[in-house]
Amino acid sequence: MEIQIIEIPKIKNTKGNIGVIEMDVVPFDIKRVYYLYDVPSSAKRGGHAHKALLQLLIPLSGSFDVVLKDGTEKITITLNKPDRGLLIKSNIWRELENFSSGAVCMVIASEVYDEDDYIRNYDDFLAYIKTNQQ
Ligand code: T46
Repeated sequence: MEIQIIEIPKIKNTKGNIGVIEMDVVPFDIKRVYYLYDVPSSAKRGGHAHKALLQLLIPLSGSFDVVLKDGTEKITITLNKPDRGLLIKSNIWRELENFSSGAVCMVIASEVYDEDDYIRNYDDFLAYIKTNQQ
């Protein structure tokens, strides 16, 4: 599975940094931005795939793990740098866990919210990618 980390350009200063997302930093047109916060350390988010949605996950604060599955491989990525985002393409199962205290996960998405784009059952996901890879 190909993992795509996107570097967020930053303006460094002794008074702190500015991360700037503009122009071509995100490889899709942005339709929605949302963020996860106040997530208990025991909580697991995600647990689904999307048929079409592309998303860039940026750990604005703290850290968390993202488990990605493509039906063959499983990869765990720790996100803990606000200038490094993880691009998740469509048809990838994702689970988010091990949120640190104060972690904030900002998500930049290619589409508005659409429940019909979700595959929330893992067996359905395996069947879906099998059908769509043929
Ligand atoms: C992903 C991780 C990082 C909305 O009404 N609008 C929205 O934009 C979103 C994201 C959610 N919702 C509703 C739908 C559900 O009733 O909020 C509830 C929980 O949503 P969801 O199951 O999508 O939440 P997470 O945090 O488990 O997953 C989300 C994204 O769906 C997912 O693609 O990568 O955040």
